[in-house]
Amino acid sequence: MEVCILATLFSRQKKKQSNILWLDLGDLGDLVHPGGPHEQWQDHGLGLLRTILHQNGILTDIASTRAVTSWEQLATQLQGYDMLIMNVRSYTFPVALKSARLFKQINPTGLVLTGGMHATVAPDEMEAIEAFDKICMGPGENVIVDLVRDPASFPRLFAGEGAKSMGEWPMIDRELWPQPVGWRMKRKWKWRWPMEPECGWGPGPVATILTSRVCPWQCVFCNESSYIANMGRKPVDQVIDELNFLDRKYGVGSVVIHDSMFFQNPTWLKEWLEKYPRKTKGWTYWAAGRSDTVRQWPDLFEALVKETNWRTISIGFESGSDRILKLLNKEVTEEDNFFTIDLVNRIGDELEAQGETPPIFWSNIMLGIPGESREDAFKTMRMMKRMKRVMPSIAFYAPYPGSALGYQLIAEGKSLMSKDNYHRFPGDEKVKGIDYQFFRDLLAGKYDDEINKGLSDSVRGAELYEGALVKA
Ligand code: B12
Ligand code: SF4
Repeated sequence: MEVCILATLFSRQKKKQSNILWLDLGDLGDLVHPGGPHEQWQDHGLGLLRTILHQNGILTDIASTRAVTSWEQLATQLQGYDMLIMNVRSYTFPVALKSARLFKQINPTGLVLTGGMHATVAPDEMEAIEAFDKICMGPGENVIVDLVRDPASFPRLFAGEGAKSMGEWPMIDRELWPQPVGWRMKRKWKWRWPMEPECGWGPGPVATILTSRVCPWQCVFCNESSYIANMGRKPVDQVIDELNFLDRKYGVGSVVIHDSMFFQNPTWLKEWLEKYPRKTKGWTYWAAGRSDTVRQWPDLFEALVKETNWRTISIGFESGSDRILKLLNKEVTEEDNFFTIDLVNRIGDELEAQGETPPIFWSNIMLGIPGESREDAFKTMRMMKRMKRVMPSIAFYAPYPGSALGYQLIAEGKSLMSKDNYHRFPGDEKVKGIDYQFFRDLLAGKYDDEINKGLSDSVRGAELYEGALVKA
């Protein structure tokens, strides 16, 4: 009740500046009483496109499905607008379509403009929704201004146009991001908006940034290079300037580099290695890599960890079994995974001995992959137990459109992720025919004796992965 009053007060306080509303998408209530820190991350697509619009003199208001706790509350915020704009990803598609229909009910002559990953990979599902008036596939930075100025000059479904390099993107005006609702929420999460709150990877305020857009690998469950156009990486100097600017203006405690694949392009990484420690305060950061490239460039990796303070290392291990890694076209082997684990364990021991904070893995693991046997899953858990310092991030495999395996399972009628249920809870079942009870039991420690049989010296129990299942 108190939450509803706060949310209503918040909505009443906002002044209307424009007839155009950008609606930030996510689960209802995520900015009111979030289940965890990851629901609070802000949307860089929204931030970038709103910044471009505002710099071109087109003001927009902001509302967020995350900042309300009911559809009635959202309805009051949609009143009186001529245009609604949304960045639709597959996992926000159900919320987007409900919002669009609500908007049309309230503003029958209003226009709904959409774009985003779901529009890019599942245009047929988008086209089927009458309430979406315009649907942009692909990047929107070079079309958004023309589209909003003159929507009638665009067909209903069209291909967007992106910059050649991220260096051409303006710096996001973070004050265009939605706000958390209420002082209690801000206090609880120590949220210093427009910076983001800490989530256990480093001290707040957190600056999330993107330095690269596309990962060139073609894992069958992801495969983003098949639908995100290749574009140049943001120059190192520009990334550093932005971080220093944010630090001067708001204060930075740590950094999250949201790139799908940070540890690519050695020339860029060497420049980062040279400049980041000298030209910034050297904030600790979270960033992602692959174990095969860590094995390929171990010296560069070690230098980055030690000298640039890369202390939360996200690796898409996915599985501890070669059979499954092959099936996923991961192009990584069990040996690559072990190499990376042993290297990070060793670097961690050395840094700890010197009184420094050791690096920790953010270990991405998938369970419930079609074709995965019980023994494959045991091998994955054994691999996790080899990591001395780890935050497990375990997800049930989810067949997203856009990925090769996702398209295949959807076509075969095996996906359980329908347009009303892309969005999920950690334990949601995603694919027909998978024995989810086995995986739940596995995560509850029921098979720990079996897992430990394959280990010579493990002292860790199932507490390592209990409760580590994330939304996917
Ligand atoms: C950062 C990130 C996250 C962050 C933060 C998410 C957030 N709040 O923004 C975190 C770590 C939390 C996250 C989590 C997840 N993510 Co994520 N994430 C990304 C990542 C790496 C970058 C997103 C980004 O900021 N891109 C840059 C901006 C500028 O691009 P953009 O938002 O797409 O916007 C552009 C266009 O789409 C277009 N556009 C957008 N809106 C509009 C509107 C109009 C009108 C127009 C004209 C154009 C337009 O123009 C923009 C500029 O070019 C992408 C991959 C990628 N490289 O994009 C995956 C990605 C979006 N995530 C994905 C997924 C699946 C997830 C997860 C479900 C888990 C998982 N398996 O990875 C969770 C679910 C999160 C949740 N809420 O429950 C998928 C989505 C697939 C899909 N079909 O939609 C992607 C594509 C990765 C992948 N290859 O699988 N993610
Ligand atoms: S899973 Fe990771 S390595 Fe594979 S394509 Fe996606 S981002 Fe790249």
